[in-house]
Amino acid sequence: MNRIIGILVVAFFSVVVSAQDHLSALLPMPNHVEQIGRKSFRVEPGKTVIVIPDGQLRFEAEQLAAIFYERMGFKLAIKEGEDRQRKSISLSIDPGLKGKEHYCIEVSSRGVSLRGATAAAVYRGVTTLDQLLLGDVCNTAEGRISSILIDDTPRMDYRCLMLDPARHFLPIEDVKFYIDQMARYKYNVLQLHLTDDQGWRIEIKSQPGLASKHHYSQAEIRDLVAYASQRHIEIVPEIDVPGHTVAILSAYPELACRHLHSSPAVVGKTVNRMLCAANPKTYVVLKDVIGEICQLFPSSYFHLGGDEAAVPENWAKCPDCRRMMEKKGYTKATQLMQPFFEEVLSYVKQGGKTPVLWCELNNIYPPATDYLFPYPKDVILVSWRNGLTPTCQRLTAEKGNSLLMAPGEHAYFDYPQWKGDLPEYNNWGMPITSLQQTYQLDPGYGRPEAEQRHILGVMGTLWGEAIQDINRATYMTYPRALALAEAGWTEMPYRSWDSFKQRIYPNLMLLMKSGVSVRVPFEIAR
Ligand code: TNX
Repeated sequence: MNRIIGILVVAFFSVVVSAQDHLSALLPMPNHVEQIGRKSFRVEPGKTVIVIPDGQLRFEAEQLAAIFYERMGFKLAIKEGEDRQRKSISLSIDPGLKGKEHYCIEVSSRGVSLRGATAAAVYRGVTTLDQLLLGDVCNTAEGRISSILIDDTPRMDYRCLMLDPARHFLPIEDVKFYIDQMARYKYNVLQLHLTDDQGWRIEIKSQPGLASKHHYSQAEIRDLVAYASQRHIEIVPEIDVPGHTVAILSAYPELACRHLHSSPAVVGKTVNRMLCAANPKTYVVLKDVIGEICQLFPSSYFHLGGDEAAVPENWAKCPDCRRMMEKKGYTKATQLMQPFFEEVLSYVKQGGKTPVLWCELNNIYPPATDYLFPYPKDVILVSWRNGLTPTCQRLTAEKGNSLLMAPGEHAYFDYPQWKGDLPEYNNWGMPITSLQQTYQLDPGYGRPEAEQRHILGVMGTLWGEAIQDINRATYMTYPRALALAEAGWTEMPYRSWDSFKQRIYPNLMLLMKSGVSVRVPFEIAR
């Protein structure tokens, strides 16, 4: 049934491509949309109220009231208690709905009801209601909402964007601004890449030497986490080890491999330095860092990096690491990844979190046949390198790891969106990730159902080497993040590039009106 209606909706879009109605701005496309009657609900200033059962949904109700004010110019009152008036807009929790973000919207001439399995689900429904008003220009101007039934739940549970304030610092207010936009498109995770060669961006009280000049204090992090959580977005911290560690090595030069002690790592100058696997102090510092970060972020996930470790220049030449290899009977220095991560992952697990790592294979270009080292089963891996996602998907399915999809071909938002586009520097001949290519991501990579059950979701990565400020960050993110949002939320039969190409315009207009720098996707209009 769902499928038939979805197909009807898609067919509808391909016929009425440029009409402005209540379906024109839905993005991501809901998984079940049904037309129920032709009448509409009239919002009456002073009479229509937003009703919530108790204080639990107050934030969601306030967001909705702000939306009505912005779209219709009406200030609606919020009332707690029973929905006696009936001609109201009611928000409620319905434990009968299955799935954490499952919500139902019913608009009829008698009123609007939005039920959600949880507060998060109600919040997602509020963003859909916003888009119903946004698309339906004429009715909205007259204070009317067209009848509709939407019964919607996401395809993927994990829909993430990643920011990289390590490369270029982004003040907290800018990160909040980024969160505001993500929330419109039903993203539910923000990953913060907090440490790299160019900076260490989080205060660690037990290791005060670590933080760079520009960093987030723990109080700021708590405030940010609370801000995101009101919008039902969780923040996953990333501390990148054992490579990408020049910032930590500039604070603690003794953590470098011994043969490099005579040429200390300098932030902004040195790259490709690693933490020494054989130095016990490496583990003391990381235990402190991970312990504090586990306390700060309520998320159940913790990303520990694990990418692009320059093993041949570091561990392979270090006398201490070589001794460790011999003791363990290893023949290759990369095998040291196993004891390194065994130790460091245990700190994450002690903190009650599930670890996440960038997936590295035994080859950085195809063909690659195996993991770089045997990742423990309870580590979630992220597929990212161009060309390697099918291998990552097969290996994770075989070996029992869960998988997040951030393939360079579809989800790398630091890559240019078109020929000659930004980034103008630190562009090492990056491939293009066009809007259409992002849209074409099927998070299951077209594999049979049984081979995609371990895929948790999608992540758009905005690496920050060339991202100097928030305007550049949003320019690289939008419109591609609209495409990724639909890839993560909407089931394949309900997706359509032709329909998406139309639905982005009211959304791009809204983003621009909110002061978001977006890229004009000229290539799809010409
Ligand atoms: C590779 S993607 C990296 C990042 C860079 C990015 C540039 C990944 C796990 N590591 O450190 O910023 O390429 O595209």
